[in-house]
Amino acid sequence: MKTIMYAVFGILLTNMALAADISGRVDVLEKGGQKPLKSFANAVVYLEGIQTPAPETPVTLNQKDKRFSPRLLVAIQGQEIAIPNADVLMHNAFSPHDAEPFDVGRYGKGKSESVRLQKIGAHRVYCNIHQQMIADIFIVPNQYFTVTDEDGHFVIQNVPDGEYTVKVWHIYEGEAQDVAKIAGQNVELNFSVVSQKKVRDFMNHANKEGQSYPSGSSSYSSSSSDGGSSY
Ligand SMILES: [Cu+2]
Repeated sequence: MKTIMYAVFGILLTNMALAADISGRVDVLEKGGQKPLKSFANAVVYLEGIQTPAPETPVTLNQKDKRFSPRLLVAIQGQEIAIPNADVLMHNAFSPHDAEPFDVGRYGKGKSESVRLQKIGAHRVYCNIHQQMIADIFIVPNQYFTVTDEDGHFVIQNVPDGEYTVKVWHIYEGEAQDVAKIAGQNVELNFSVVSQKKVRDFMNHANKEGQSYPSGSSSYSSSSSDGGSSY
């Protein structure tokens, strides 16, 4: 009994000593690097240098009101990504990713398809019917990731002791990285990323055959600005 007590206590102590949080802020600057965006949301912050298994539970990319949500979905390598259609209209989801493209076909209300992706990084997702539907699925190697809030703040909790590359990727393709050494103490890291794209750069993408969408298929509103949280 005594041995078990010591063992349990030992594990608790070990867990406390061998993990810490990485937190900080990501500033996102417009393409050109002069002005900050209105929102610093939609940046993923994740670690390289550790692998953890994909959870059994899927993550979900919703199709609703002719939009994908969330705009940026993060999934672990191999994790199931469900793409349910909640609209009365038909939708599709396809990705023109170089190494790992997918196309789940078209389907109506209440139906769902799913994909699993292996390639670390961004997989842009479009609907072949509605040009304005845009999302990114970002694949990470482990559970140690988070997405920034509107102010750019992030916290990755309970990171095991070790040395990691901390990487940042924002939906307008700004990127940054740094190294974090965790040794039982919380670490603070701040980043500044410069967008490589503006909203309008995304809007005229081709359909899955590499062709233009039929005119009238896009109801993208020009009132959404680059700094908005939508696209
Ligand atoms: Cu659609």
